[in-house]
Amino acid sequence: MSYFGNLQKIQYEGRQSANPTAFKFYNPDQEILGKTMREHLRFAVAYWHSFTANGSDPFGVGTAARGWDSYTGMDLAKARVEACFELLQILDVDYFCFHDRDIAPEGNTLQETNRNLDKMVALIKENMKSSGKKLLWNTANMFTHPRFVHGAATTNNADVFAFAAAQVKKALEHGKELGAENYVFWGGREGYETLLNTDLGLELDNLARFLHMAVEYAKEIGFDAQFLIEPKPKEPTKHQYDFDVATALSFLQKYDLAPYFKMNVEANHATLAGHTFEHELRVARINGALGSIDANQGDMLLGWDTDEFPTDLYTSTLAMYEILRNDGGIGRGGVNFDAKVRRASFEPIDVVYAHIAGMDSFARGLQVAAKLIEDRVLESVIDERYASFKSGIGADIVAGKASFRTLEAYALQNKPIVNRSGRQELLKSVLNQYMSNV
Ligand code: XUL
Ligand code: CO
Repeated sequence: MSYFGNLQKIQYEGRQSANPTAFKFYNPDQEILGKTMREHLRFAVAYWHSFTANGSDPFGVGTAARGWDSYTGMDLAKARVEACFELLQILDVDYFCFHDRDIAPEGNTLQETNRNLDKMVALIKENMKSSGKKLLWNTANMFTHPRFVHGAATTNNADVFAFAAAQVKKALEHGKELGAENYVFWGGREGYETLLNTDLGLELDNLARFLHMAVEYAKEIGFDAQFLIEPKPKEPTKHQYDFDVATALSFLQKYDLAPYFKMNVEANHATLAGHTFEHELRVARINGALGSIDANQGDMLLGWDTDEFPTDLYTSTLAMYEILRNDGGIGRGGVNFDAKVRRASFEPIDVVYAHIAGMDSFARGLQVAAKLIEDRVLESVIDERYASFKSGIGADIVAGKASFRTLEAYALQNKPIVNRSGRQELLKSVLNQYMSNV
C-alpha cells in the first residue's frame, strides 16, 4: 500500500530543474564547511501535522484526503506509522518527531492508554530498525484532553499534576526505548487566562518541581536525551509561561534547572513573541542553549500560529547563520518541520511538495550563510564596530579593570566623542548580493 503515490526517493537535480518532485538546493552529500548538508540540517518530519491532523480549523471540518482515512482506532494508528516511514523514505529525511497522543489513541483508563502506546512504540521500533530512520524527539501531549483545561504541571488540580507526571514518565521510557536524541517540553496549557483566579507563584514553583522530577527520572532510567524547552508566548493560553527564550532561560536559572535544558526554538513562536526567528536563535546561542529548531513560518498579517512550511529565504539564511555560528552547529538537535500544508492543499502530494520547499529553503539558507561566514562579512563589520573595546579604556572595561572613578577621570580629560555609522543599509544590500550570487 502506498500513501504517497508510489513516489521514488526525491533526488537533487539542481537549481535549473523544473521537476516538482526534485530538490533544487538540498544535495544531502554536498560538503559545506567540513560537514555534509545532511549532517548540518538533520531534517525531521513532524508526525502531528503530516499524519495525525486532517486540515480542520475552527470554522470547518478536515479537508485532507489521506489513504488512512477509512481506518479507526489502533488500525488507524498502524496505518499512520506505515505512511510516516513511507514519507521519510521518499523525502530521504532521517528523523521524525511525535507526541505520545499522535501515535496511539487514548483509552478509557491510563492503563489502557499506556497499553496502546506500548504496542505502537514496539511497531515504530521495528520500522526504525528496518529503515534506519531515527527519532529526533518525542514529547507528551498535555493540552488536547479536557483534563488539562487548567494546565498540566501548572494546573490548580493536584490529581491532574499527578496524571501529567505519569504521562511524562511513560514518554521518557518510550524515548529511551526508541533512542530519542532529544525530549521536548512545550507547555501547551502551561500558562493562564486571568490573574484573578491564578496563584502565579505556586504554578511556576510547581512547573519547576515537575521539570526537576523529569530530570531525575531520566537519569534514573539512563535516558540521556538532550532536554529541550520550546518557548511560545501565547496560544492556547493568553499568557504562556515559556514566553520566549529569555523568559525560559531566566526561569531555568531561578530554579537551578539551567544545566539540564536547551531550547527548541520555533520560528512562528518567535514572531508571535514580537521577535525575529534569528533574535531567538541568537539569544539561545549566546547563552549556550541553542538545542534544536522547529522550522516553520507565520503570516505577518495574522496574530496566531499558522505553522506554514518555511519558504522565506531571508529568514532561513539568517537562521542558518546562527546555527553555523553555534558551537557544534545544531548538535544533537535538528531542523524539524513543525509545519502543516494549508487546508486547501489537501492532496497527499502537497505534503511532499511542502517538505521539498522547506528542505530547499534551509539548504539554500545553509549555502548562503556558510559563504557569509567564510568571507567573514558580518564578523569583520562587527570586529571593527567594537574595536574600541580592544585597546585603551575599552580593554580596561572588558578586563574588569575599570570603575566609575577611573571612567570619570577618563571622560573628564577625553577629547570630543566621535561615533561612526552603523552602515545598516549597506549591509542589507551586501546580504542581498550574497543571496542572489552564492
Ligand atoms: C505548538 C507546537 C508543538 C510543539 C510540540 O505550537 O509547536 O507542536 O512543537 O509539542
Ligand atoms: Co513546535
